[in-house]
Formats: sequence, structure tokens, C-alpha cells
Amino acid sequence: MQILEHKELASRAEKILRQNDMGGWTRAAPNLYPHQWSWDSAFIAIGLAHLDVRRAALELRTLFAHQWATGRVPHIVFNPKAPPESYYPGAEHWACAAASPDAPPAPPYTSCLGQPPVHAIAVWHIWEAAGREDEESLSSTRAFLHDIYPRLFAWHRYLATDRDPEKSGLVTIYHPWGSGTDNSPRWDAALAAVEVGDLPPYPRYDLQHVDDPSQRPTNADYDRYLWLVRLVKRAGCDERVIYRSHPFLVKDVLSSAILVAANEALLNIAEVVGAPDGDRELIAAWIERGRQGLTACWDTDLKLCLDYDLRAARPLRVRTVAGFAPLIAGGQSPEQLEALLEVLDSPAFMGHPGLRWPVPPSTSPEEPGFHPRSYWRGPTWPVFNWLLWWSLLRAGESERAERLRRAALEQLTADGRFGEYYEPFTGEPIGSLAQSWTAAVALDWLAG
Ligand code: 9WN
Repeated sequence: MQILEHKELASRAEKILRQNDMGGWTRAAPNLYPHQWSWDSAFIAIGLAHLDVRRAALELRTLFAHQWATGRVPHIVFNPKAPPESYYPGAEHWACAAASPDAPPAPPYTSCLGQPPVHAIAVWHIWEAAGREDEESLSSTRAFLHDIYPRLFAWHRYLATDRDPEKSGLVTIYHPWGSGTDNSPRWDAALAAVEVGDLPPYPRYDLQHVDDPSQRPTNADYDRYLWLVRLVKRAGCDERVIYRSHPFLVKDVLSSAILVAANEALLNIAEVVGAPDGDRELIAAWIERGRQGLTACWDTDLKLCLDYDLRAARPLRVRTVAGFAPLIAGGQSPEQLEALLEVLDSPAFMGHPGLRWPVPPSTSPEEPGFHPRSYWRGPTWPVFNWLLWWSLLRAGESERAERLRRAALEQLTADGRFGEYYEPFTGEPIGSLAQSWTAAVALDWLAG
């Protein structure tokens, strides 16, 4: 019975990726997100690797074709054919090509933020998938690795330099969208300090695509998001200016941890392509520095990692899934691993008695900022479950990883609609349906 259900789930997941395929890139969701998003594409490539390694490689080739001269991989590449009223703020609002000489030629236009750097991890998954196929797949994927390696290296170097001038090992974000966990209460205190100036009225097209507005960020959040975009553009999208003037400047532990794991993947890729020793030494140093940075953010009472508000010079003390950053980075001490697993199993996360499935809510239900239906304030995200599962496997916690995989798949099998996120107590899929990265991670789980 279970096997049949899983077969059905896999074929539905495949269908969703095909329906959202725009020919060379995949829209993040059919209605709510009609463009190419950066970290979505990386997860999508991990799923596509099980269907067609060349198409998986193409997903990332397309994204990296719009890389900035600085190395930045934009968080959105806008589909020039999507009608302007399909997503706000769209290409014409960002118009980053006009704001910075470092932007790639447009159209297509891109945003001027980034997102967590999952890409090298995805490239390594594609390489491993090709290794299970024939010689032809392997050689076309080897060529892909040669082409993408310098681009990945430039992306990671940008994150380690322009986005970490302090050399702390931690990535700075200057917009919640850059974290990928937009309205998480992680950002509440830092955002509260942002004073919004004059903003013209703007549309909330996103609300047309969800059943109820509480599933999306509030208007007050959006005012701040749009105000911060305006300030980033006013600063010419230049990190040196942003560092001097911007009101929202935070060290993001989740992006930093993903960067450590991605640098490990990059080291593997460097080996395959025979990259110079100097590159490998730099990558190894970034890994080391990243782990040290995360150690400095460890909160011994909460037994979680905390983001750091550079403007207010204080940690952001909120329990969210980002706190498991050291597990995602890997290489933690046995004591730290034990402490993290204890918190993960506690009622603050997966041990909460009301959960429909034992998968982590994005924000701890014990936090005052928790909301079970609001986006990153509480719902469970299949894509984060994947990240946690993969991290547990890397930490040698295979039984625990398997329990998580089963629970995450049960959640998806119950409705088969590939929700963007799920209400943690009822298990209802909310946000967008037919979300590409949800289908992609399901495919990877089902292939395992
Ligand atoms: C803004 C596409 C993206 C994800 C983000 C998620 C959401 C966008 C939005 O959707 O963000 O970038 O409009 O809400 O928070 O993680 O990449 O799926």
C-alpha cells in the first residue's frame, strides 16, 4: 500500500516539475511565483537530477547566466513574458540593471538581493546522480562541473568578502528576502527599528493566490520590505554603501551554515575539475571560518545558534529552525550535536504534543511570535525538512534521519498537493500549491 502511494506521489511530483518547467528554468510555483528563484532552483535541480541530469544542470546554468559581476547570484530572475500584475515587486520595480553597473545585461531583469547558497550542494547531487548513469551522462556532467565551478567559486567568494567584511565567517543580509525565511520572527526586532518613509500605494498580488491573507506577510511587513528595496537601490546595490547607511544589517546563521555545507561540496567539485591549490586552500579556510562564526553565535541557554543584529549589536533571541545551523554546517562536536538533538526532540520543536507529524515547525510553538498559518512564523516547510534530513544523514544520525524522511513523506502523501508549507497541527497544505521545490525534495526522498 505504502509503495503504491509512494509511486503515485513520485509521478505527481514529476508532473508538477514538468508543468512548472518554462524551458531551461522552472517557476517556483504556477501562480504565486511565476519567476526563477535562486535557492528554489537549487532544490529543484536536486529533484530533477533523478529525472534528467542534463535538465538539472540546465536549471543552474540558466540561473548562473544572470550572475552579477560581483559574484552575486540574484534571488529572482524575472520572466520577461510574465504579465506585470503576476508578481509584485516585479522586474520594473526592481530595475536593478539601472541601479548598478555590476548587474548583468537585461532583460531578463534580476533582483539585487541573494538567497541562501544551496547551489554547490545541488551541483554535487547532480554529479552523484550522473555517476549512477552511463558514461555519456557522466561526461556531460563533468563538462557542466567545469563550466559552473568558476561561477560557484565567484559566488562563494562574494559571500565571504563583500557580504562578510568583518571576516567573521557569517553572511550579512540587508533584507529579510535575502534570508529566504522572509517573515520569520528572527527578523522582528531588527525590522522594528526600520523607519519607513514615503511609499506610494502598491498592490499585494500575492494575496490573490492564497485562501486567507494570514498565510502571507502583513502589510506592515511589506511596507518595510519595499522600503528596504528602495534603500538598497539608492545605495547602488553596493555592499560598501549599504554597510554605511542601511538600517537593517544582520548576520544570518542559516545562510552561513548553508554556505559551510556548500563550501564542502565546492571542495569536492574543485577536486573533480582539478582547480588550483590556491582555490582549495581558500575554500577550506572559508569552511573553518564559517564554523568558528557559528560557534560565536551559540546560545548556551537555548542551545541554539542565534542571528546577530549588527545595527543594534545584539543577538536576535528567537527559537526558529535557523537555530539548528551548526547541524547544517556539520563538523560540530559530539556535545553540541547532542544538545541540538535534545532541543529538536523537545516540545519546543518536533516533540510538541500537538503536531500532526513529527516534523519541525519553522518557529517554535513556544515563542510569542509563533503563528501556525503564517508563512515562516510556524508552518512546517518540506524544503526545510529536506535540509534537516540531509544534515542528520551527514551527522551520522541515519535512524533519526529516516524517521524524519518517513514523517515528511507521510505529510506529503496525505494530500498529494505539494504545499509550499503546512499547518503544523492540522497538516493542511497552505501558501501555494504545486510548489516546485516541494515536488523536488519529494522526488529525492522517494529515490533514496
Ligand atoms: C520573496 C519562492 C520564494 C522562496 C522564499 C519564500 C518566498 C518570496 C515571496 O517564496 O519568498 O522572495 O514573495 O514571498 O519565502 O524562501 O524562495 O518560493
